[in-house]
Amino acid sequence: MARIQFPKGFLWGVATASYQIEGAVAEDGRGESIWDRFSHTPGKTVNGDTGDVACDHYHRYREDVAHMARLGVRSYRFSIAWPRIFPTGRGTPNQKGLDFYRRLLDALHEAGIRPFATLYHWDLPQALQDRGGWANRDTARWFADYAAYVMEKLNGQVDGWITHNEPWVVAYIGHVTGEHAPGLKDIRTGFVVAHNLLLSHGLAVQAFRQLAVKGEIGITLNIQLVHPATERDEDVAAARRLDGVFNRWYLDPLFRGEYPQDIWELLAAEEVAPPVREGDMQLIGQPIDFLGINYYSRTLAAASPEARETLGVRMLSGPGPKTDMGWEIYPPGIYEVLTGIHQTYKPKKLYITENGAAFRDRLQERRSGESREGRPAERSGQEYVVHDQDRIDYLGRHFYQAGRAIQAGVPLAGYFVWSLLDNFEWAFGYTKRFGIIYVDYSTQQRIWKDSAYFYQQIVAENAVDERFAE
Ligand code: IFM
Repeated sequence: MARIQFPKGFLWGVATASYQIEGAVAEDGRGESIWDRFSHTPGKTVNGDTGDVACDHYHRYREDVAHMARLGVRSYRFSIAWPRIFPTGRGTPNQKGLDFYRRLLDALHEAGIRPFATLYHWDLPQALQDRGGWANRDTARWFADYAAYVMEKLNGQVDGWITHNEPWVVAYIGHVTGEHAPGLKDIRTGFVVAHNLLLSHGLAVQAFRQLAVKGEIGITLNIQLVHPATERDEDVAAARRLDGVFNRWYLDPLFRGEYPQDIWELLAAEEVAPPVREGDMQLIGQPIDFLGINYYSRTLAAASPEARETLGVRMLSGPGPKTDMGWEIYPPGIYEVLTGIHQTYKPKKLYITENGAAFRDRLQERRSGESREGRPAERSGQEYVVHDQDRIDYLGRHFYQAGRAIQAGVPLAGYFVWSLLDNFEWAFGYTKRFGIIYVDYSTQQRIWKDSAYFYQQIVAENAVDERFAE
C-alpha cells in the first residue's frame, strides 16, 4: 500500500450545524425550534443540556472562520437555522436572521473558503411542529418556500446547497424511537415523515432550478453500512431489510423515482406504508448535482421477529474497537459505501459531508503534561493540548479508504470532517466531543487538538500517508 495523493482541487472541509454550535437562541428575532422545546423538556438530554449557548458561534463566527483559515480548509459546511429566517416557519422573514448568514458568508469569502449550506439540519420552527411538523404534508411546501427565499437572497454566495441532513435520523430517531425532537414514537408517522422530507427535498430542488440559483444542489444521507451478523440465511435477509429501511428507502426514490419494492411490500403488510400522491415520485427523483454521504460506522443485522419497528431486525455493533459513541470503527466501510453507491446509483458527484469520531478527550497542560480536565481556568490555547491520537487514526484511516475509492473511479469531490468544534451532540448534550478543536465551555476558548494539526497537514499535502492503509 502506498501513500495516496488526492486529486487537485479536492475540497477538504469541516462541517457543523446551526443548533449544535450557534447559541444565541433568543437573539435578533430567532423563533423557537423543536430542539429548544425538546432540550428544555426534563429528561430528554443528558444533564439537561441545551443549545442555548452551545459554542456561541453566533458571536464568535469570525474567530471560528479564522480557525478554518489556519487549518487551510477549502470549504465549510454549515446549516441555516430555519427559525432565524422565518421565526414561525413561514410568513414574514426576519432580516436580522438572514444578516447573520450574510456576515458569515462574507467572512468565509474573505478567507477564500467555499461555503456549503444545509437548509435543514433538524431545527424545525416549533410553530410548524404545532401544526403537525413533518407529519403534515404542508410542511414540505413551507420548507420549499423557506428554501426558495434563502437561495434567492444568498444566490451566488453559496457553492453547494444541501436540502436535508440525514432524513432517516429525522424520521426514525425523531418520530419512531423518540430520542430526538420532536420525540414522537410511532412507526407509521416515521414513514409519513420520511416521505414528506423527500417531497420537500424535491420541491426545493425544483425551486433551485426555477430560480436558476448558482452553484450545485444535493442532499445528505447517513449511509449506514449493514452486514449480516452471521452467514445464516435469516441474517442475510435481515441485513438486506435493514439496508432497505436505512439506505435504499432514500436512495431509490432519489435516484430511481421509486421506493424499493421489497420494503414497500413489508410496510404495506404492516399497514405503515406512507400515502404517496401522483407526481410525488417524479418530484423526489429529479436529478441532483451531488449526493452527500455521512459515514461513521457499520451495523450488524440479526433476524429478530419481535423487533417490529425495524422490520424484524436486531441491530448489533461489530466486533472492532469503538468510539465514545459506542460505534464500531470500521474504515473499510467508507470504501464499500462509496464504491457500492457509485456502482448502483451513479450519482454525478459525491461528497463525504460528515465523517469523524467522538473520543474522551483530555485537556492537558502543555509543559507538565498534567491533566487539567474540569478545572475552571484562565486557559490559553498555547498552554493546553489535547493528544487525540485515536481521532488521528480514525480520520487517517477513513481518508485513506476514501482515497482508494477515488482510485477505483468514484467521483468523490470533497470531504468534510465532523466536526470543526466540539458541540451539542443532541440527546447526549455536551458529553460527546467530535471536534478537531476542543471547546472549553466554561470560557468558550477553542484549543486545537492534535487532530487539528494533523488535518492541517493532510490539507496542505493533499495526501494521506501509507501508515493509514490498515
Ligand atoms: O452530530 C451529528 C450530526 O448532527 C449529524 N450526523 C452525525 C453527527 C454525530 O452524531
